[in-house]
Amino acid sequence: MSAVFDQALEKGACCERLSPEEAFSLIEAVTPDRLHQLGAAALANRRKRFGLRATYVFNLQINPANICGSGCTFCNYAASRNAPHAYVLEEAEIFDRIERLCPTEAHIVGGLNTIWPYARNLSLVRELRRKFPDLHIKCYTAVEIAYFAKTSGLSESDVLDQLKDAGMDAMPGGGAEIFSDRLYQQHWKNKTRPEDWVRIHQLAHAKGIVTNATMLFGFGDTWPERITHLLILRQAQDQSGGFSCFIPLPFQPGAGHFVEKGPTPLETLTVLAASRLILDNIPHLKSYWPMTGLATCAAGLSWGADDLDGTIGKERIAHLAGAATPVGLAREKMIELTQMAGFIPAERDGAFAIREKIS
Ligand code: V47
Ligand code: SF4
Repeated sequence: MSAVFDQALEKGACCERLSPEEAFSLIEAVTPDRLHQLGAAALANRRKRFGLRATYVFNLQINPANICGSGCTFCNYAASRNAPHAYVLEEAEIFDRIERLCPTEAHIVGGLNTIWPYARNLSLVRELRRKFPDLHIKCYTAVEIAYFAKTSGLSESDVLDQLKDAGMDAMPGGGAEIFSDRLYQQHWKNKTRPEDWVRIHQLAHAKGIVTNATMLFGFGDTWPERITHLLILRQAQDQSGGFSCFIPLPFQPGAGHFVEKGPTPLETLTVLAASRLILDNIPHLKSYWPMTGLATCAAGLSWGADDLDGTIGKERIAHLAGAATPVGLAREKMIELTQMAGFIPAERDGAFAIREKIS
């Protein structure tokens, strides 16, 4: 084993910053022995930060419409207007779901379309804030912010100001994909470039809007590209400081996709562990059950993750791409999943503050 890898694990286990060389040495974790050493270092790191606590939020994902013509190759969620799985939600349905379920957080993202243009989304946020003053509204990816700006003639800065003023609390981490120009050209060249995604998040941070970050992996990307993505995020966070959570998204191959199988559970756990060790300045790491599967999600808590996202209600992006997980989980199931993995569940709010400790 290389001395650099050894040193990376030693520093990572103590929550110290890895040098770029140490970060890239994590790629050596390919033999069972090294993998388990990496996992142990990530567990030590998360225990230093959070003990054995694992959080979830009572949330609802709301996707107003899935109509989108961006043509990202990996996406099974988007539909053309007349496709059989195209749908459009009306405001009344959205308000009704929130009224019935009273979630702590609403996570709102849709596709790029003219049925739900910027003005309608802005009114939705304003109306949600009026009707549900305590709801944590996490809404619109950087890709949507760029699209709203382009289609409304406003600047991205104005769009963010208006959304914040209307009631937006935070931005989700979608649309980052993986910071690789090679993959950008192949898979999502009609939407936001990696550097623009980072720029829009930093713009949000400067306005006091906290955001999440994601990384899509297992669709033809390489380990050096993954480590590069993590280092770019770490550098951005050093500058603007507004990322609160990182969520690695294992690719769901769906029907007729270009990669037959998504990442194995062990690969997903390895990505979680490497993320925990490299992202010393992003507080939270999410093991996202709709895409990892329930068993891997729970195991992720031992590989660096401290959060399981939430109950979600009705998840569409992973499920339209063939994910075999349930479409939503009850609070009891979140608690059971956490306890079965040997961790202590706690319900949190949208800003990661603990609402209820569960013994
Ligand atoms: O940007 C699309 C990804 C993202 C597939 O911020 C796919 O709390 C896997 O960002 N296989 C949207 N992934 C979801 C997202 C998210 C999810 C949960 C929590 C948060 C948060 C953010 O889903 C897209 C894209 O990278 N995606 N298709 C697929 N076939
Ligand atoms: Fe549209 Fe987003 Fe799907 Fe790309 S990932 S096709 S932008 S909905």
